[in-house]
Amino acid sequence: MALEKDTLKQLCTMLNRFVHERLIPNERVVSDTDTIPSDILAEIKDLGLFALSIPEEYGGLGLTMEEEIEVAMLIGEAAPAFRSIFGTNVGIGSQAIVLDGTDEQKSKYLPRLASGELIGSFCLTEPEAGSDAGSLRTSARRNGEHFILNGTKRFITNAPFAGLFTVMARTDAGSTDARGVSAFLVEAGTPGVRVGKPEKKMGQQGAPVADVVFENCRVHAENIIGHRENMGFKTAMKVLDKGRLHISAVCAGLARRILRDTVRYAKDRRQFGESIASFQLIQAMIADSETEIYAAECMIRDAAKARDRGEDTKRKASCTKLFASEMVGRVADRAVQIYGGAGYIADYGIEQLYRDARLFRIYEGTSQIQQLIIAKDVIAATD
Ligand code: COS
Repeated sequence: MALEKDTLKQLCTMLNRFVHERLIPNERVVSDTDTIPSDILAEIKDLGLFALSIPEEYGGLGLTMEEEIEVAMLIGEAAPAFRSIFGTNVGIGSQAIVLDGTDEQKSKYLPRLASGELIGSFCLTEPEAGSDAGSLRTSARRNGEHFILNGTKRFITNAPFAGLFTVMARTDAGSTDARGVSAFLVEAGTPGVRVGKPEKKMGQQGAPVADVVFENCRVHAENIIGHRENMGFKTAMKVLDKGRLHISAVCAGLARRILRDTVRYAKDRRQFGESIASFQLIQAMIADSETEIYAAECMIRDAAKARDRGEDTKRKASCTKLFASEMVGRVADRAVQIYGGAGYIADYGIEQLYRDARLFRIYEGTSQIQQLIIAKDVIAATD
């Protein structure tokens, strides 16, 4: 159910203030310490950000997609690590349960995911199964009422804090592709689950990723999402369809922020006796960035509305993710160019955002995977 217009407006006003007064001023602390300060984390919980996409009957805000992307665009203006801390609960860490879970699974986990008491992580990627997610090898061998999980999941966002993993594992040992994969809910602390050391990354410090290793981990068959064996890959794809829209909105938000910072800098910075914003070659870069941000915003809002109408938005989500993630990369690159030498120096801040933006073209499906999804769908739909 949609929020009252006024309620959404109030939420957005509050978030806008929070982003500018609390998050942006603390970006440096987060990147230097690789951690979100605990007081900010508490404020994120209080604001209900963990609850955005979880239905109201399970303690969430139950935002529509159209509402969620507006919030994601606002939050996207701050360094992406801030969004990442609650992003898995709003997206890939909860949506498999929301979309395909049983009522018991929803009641057991969603309220705690909505409050932020429990962090959810999504375990799809493996050392040998990245873009080719359907070839995953983590095995789930039936043993009476249980399954025994063995395998390694790689680059798992928020794994070090996670209390609940959605784990895609192969229940049909005879299969090698997307069929034969089931989605399991595995609680952290279950014997046989181990989280590796957080990776050192190019950017997005404060948003940890690590391996999650399963060694003879015994999980009850009731923990299969929706109690439906061999349907896990489809669940994962549905989760990503939604996640890709959310990520696109974060890209648009970050691009807006980068452009604003850059224009302010360009107005201030003087060369050849003038503000560099008065030079047409600088203006061309500003205009290209503004045009592309506007295009992304239009696509995101259109795709979100289509999803809320109940349409299949697989193609639109991939088009949007492809365009918005590539777009923020170009906007960040132009920003470094406009800042000149200062763009390469950490103290000016653009350098960090440039590195942060690089991940968007990779995670939740690379640009090349989005191209494949789009082309396959267009070709199939064309007589
Ligand atoms: N919604 C529902 N079902 C879907 C779906 C979607 N969006 N996408 C695919 N499926 C279904 C297909 O219909 C097919 O079902 P049937 O066997 O009943 O026909 C099944 O899932 C397998 O689909 P497909 O044949 O397209 O799978 P492929 O192995 O060819 O690969 C890609 C699909 C490449 C698109 C997938 O592996 C992918 O998205 N890879 C990127 C993974 C990723 O984003 N990783 C990021 C890490 S997670 S943050």
